[in-house]
Amino acid sequence: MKIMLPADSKMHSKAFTFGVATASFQIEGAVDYRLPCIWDTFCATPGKIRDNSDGSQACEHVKLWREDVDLIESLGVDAYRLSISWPRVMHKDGSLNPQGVAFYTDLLDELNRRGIKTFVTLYHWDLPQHIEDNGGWLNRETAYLFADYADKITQAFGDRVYSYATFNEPFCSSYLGYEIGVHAPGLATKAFGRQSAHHLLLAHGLAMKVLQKNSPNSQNGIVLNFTPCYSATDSAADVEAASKADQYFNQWYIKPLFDRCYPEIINDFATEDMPVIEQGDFDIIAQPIDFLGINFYTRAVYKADPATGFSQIDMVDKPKTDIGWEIYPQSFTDLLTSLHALYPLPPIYITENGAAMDDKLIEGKVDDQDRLEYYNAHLNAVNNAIEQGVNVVGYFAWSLMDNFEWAEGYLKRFGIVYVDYETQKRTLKASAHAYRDFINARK
Ligand code: IFM
Repeated sequence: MKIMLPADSKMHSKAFTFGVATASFQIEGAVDYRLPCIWDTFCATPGKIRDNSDGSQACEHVKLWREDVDLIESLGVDAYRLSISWPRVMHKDGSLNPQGVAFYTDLLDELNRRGIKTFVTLYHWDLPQHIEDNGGWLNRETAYLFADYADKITQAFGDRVYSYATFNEPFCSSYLGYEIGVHAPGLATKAFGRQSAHHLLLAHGLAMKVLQKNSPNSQNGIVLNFTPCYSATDSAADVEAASKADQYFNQWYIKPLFDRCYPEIINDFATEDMPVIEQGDFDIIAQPIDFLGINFYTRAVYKADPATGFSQIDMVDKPKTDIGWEIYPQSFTDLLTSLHALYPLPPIYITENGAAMDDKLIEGKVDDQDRLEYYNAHLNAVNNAIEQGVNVVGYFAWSLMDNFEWAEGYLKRFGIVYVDYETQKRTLKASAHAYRDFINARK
């Protein structure tokens, strides 16, 4: 199977950026050369990671990064999206760690030498543990520490970076990490979810000011994930349930960026669950952004629930990926067109999209036609949104290679490149060949 878009698609143009994405904790390994982070602690807590694994080895990218740059170049992509490990580049006292900084400057220099645009995310979930010990994202002070880290690291990187994102998926850090506890740091209190989300957004606003000052020539923005919410039936109660879920899980993170407030659902909160918001916070949060990064994987369907307001229903018998997420590409188009209608969006990069599949390495090959079908359908869904007027300017496959999939450990494979964790051999899957051929065929 090939990736096929309509002949007149704007995505065939060289002006459209195609890339692959990774994140520090998921690929780097080399834990001895950095401070401990919240994911080290979480992995060491029994029962948190399905295969009891951790990030100590991962894809050994710190050791193998030169080969990985060769791999990226071999795919013919325009761009590589990576994240910086805060605990690798900063000492406890808040000064830069030159060894950690050198790892990234060497990597960025090599990518630039090969003409691969560098998309850098400053925070993809690996908060230094000593900051968590002081309250982590529940402590307002962490937002200011993040801005300080952003200031120092962007000065050190100089003009090496094409694009900076402050955060990757603040929803996951706050909701999964502090509200339901399935991600690090594993806290499970409703009020914690909302408070940490507010501090993450505040940190984004503070850091945006730093980025625009230190790196005015970069494309600076934020990456948000969205799981579009649909109602199980047309009943008014279910429609309202889906709207509430959407406000809580999706709009919560984007609305303050443009409208300087949280969605209406905040009025339903009990007093003890209200986040503390200081005067002027929304003005800090709503900094102009040069781009919005959107991560999309699946949708969710909701019905009314008298106890909680909304509850998600399992889409039994619908096609799903190996991680159990429904495959429903139409919702990608719906998402992009609805956000376009709701907000004055800057140019959009799809900063993540992809699928975990039950890959089999047979005689040195992985024939992942299921993943390839997913990519084909979702790239066409993006194209449909562009045809309806949405300004999408780039797309990144998640992920360059199989890696540590958080609470799932190494059990779920999202890569277009297969990683044998024993030997660290990388093998291009059929999806990688198709992505490469599609990108290289552009006029
Ligand atoms: O692997 C993650 C990534 O770190 C953030 N976005 C979703 C991916 C798949 O779960």
